[in-house]
Amino acid sequence: MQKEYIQLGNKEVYNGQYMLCAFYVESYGGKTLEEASSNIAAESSNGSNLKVGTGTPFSASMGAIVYEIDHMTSTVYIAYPWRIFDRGGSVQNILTFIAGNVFGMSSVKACKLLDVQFPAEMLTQYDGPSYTLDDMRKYLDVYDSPILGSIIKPKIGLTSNQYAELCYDFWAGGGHFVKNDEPQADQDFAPFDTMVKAVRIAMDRAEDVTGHKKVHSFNVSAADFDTMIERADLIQRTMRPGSYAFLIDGITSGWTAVQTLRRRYPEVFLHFHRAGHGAFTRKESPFGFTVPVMTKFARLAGASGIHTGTAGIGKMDGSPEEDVVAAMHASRVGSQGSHFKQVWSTVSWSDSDVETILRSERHIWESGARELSIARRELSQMDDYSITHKADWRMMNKTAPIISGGVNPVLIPKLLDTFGTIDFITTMGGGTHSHPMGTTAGTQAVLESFRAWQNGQTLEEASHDGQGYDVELQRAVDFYNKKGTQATKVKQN
Ligand code: CAP
Ligand code: MG
Ligand code: MG
Repeated sequence: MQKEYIQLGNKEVYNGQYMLCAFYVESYGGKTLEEASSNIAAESSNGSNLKVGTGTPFSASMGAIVYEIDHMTSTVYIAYPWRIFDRGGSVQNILTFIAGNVFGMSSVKACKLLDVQFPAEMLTQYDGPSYTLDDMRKYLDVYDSPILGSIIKPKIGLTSNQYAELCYDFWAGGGHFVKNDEPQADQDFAPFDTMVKAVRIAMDRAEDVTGHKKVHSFNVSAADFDTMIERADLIQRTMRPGSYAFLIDGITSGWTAVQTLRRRYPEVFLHFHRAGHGAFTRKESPFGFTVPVMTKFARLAGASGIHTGTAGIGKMDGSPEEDVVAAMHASRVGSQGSHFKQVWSTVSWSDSDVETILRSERHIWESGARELSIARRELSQMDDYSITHKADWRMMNKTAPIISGGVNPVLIPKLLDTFGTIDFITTMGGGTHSHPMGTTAGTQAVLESFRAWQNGQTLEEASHDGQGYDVELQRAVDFYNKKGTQATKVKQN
C-alpha cells in the first residue's frame, strides 16, 4: 500500500486548491479499499505502482489525497491539487489524469467516477460556455417553451435536397431547430457543401412562410481539425449569424475538438453530441464516469448544449437520478450531485449578488416551468440577471440540456413534468417523421402537445377542443400509444 496517499480526515482538501472526486471502487485479490484507493490516487496523480527515490518534497505535495473512505458503499473520496492540471483550461488533461490509466489497472475490478466538484477558484481557469441557450432564445424569440427540435431521419441515405426538404417540412410546421444526425458528415450521396447550401435555401423558404427565424445544427466532426474548421467556415459563409450551431461528436472526436470549436467560434452555439458515452456511463459499466460527471466536464469545456438524456422516458438508458441531475449541473448556478454540491459561481457565497441570483433562480426552478417564461422575463429585467448573464467572470455560463432519444409528441408532458422546467432543447427524429400524416403534422402534434401541458389539459382534451392542431395530435396519440412508446417502459433485467 502507498500509505502517503491515504490521509483520512484531511481538511486541507476543502481549501479551494483541490478538485474533489468520489469513486466507486472494487478490487481483485481481496485488496482492501485502502490499498486499492492508494494505488488509484498514485496512478491518477504523481505516482505509479512503486514508490520511487527520485521524488522531491514539492513533487510529493502534488500527489492526490484519499481523504475519506465509505466502506458501506465502497466509495472512496480523492482530492486532486488542481495545480497538476495543464494550465490554460484543458479538460482533456484532467480526464487523462482521473479517467485514464486507473481504468486499466489490473488490481482494480471496478473504478467508476460517480461525482466531481470543481472549487470556485478552479472554475476561473476554464472557458465555460460562451454562446448560450439564452442567446439562441433571443435569436429565435422563443421564451415560453422548450426549443422544439428535430433530427432528420432516415439517419443517413438521403440526398442533400431530400434532407433539406424535410428540414423545411419541420420548420414549416412550426419547429424551431433541426440538427444533423450524429454520423452525418460528407457522404458522397449528400456532400457536405451541397447539404449546407440546400439547408440555407430551405431555411429561407421556411422563414418566409412562417415569419419566424429557424436554427440548424451542423455536424462539423471530421477526420482532422483542418477539415473540421473548413466545414465550420463553410457554414459561416453560407448561413446567417445566429441561424446555425456547430454539432460535435464530443466523445468520438475528443475533448480537444470540443475546446477548439469553443475557442475559435465563441459566437456560435456549440452542440455536444455524446454518441458513444454509453460504453462507460451506463450503470452496467464498472469503469468510467457517470452522465452527470460527463455533463459537468462538458460545461467546463464550454459546450453551449449537451445531450443529457430523457430520464428513461425515451429510448435510451437513463434515470431521473442521473439525467435530471445532469440537466441541473448543465444549466443551473448551483446544483446538487450524488456526492457533492456544485456551485458554478466564481465568487464566494458571501457575494450578495450571487445569493440573490441563486434565490431567484431557485424560485423559478421550484415554481415550475409554467411560471418560468414569466419569471425568466422578469429575471432578465432584474439587475442580478445581468450579473449572471453579462459579467460571466462571476458565473460559468449555463449549458443547455438537450433532451432527446425516442421522444415523440405523446411523451412531452411527461418529460416536462419530470424535468420541471422548459429551459432545454428537445429533439425528435422518429417522433416527428413517423407521424402517420407526415413530418409537418408530426411537428404540429408536438406543438399541440406542449400547449396541452402549458394549459394543464390532457392530450385527449387538447386534441378535441377545436383549438390548434386537434387532428394531428389525435393521430399522434393513437399512433404512438399503439407503438407502445409510453414513458413507463419495463426495464429488462
Ligand atoms: C435521436 C438521435 C439522437 C439521440 C442521442 C438518435 O433520434 O438522433 O442521436 O437522442 O441519444 O440518433 O437516436 P430519435 P442521447 O429522436 O429518432 O430517437 O440524446 O441520449 O445522447
Ligand atoms: Mg442521432
Ligand atoms: Mg386542440
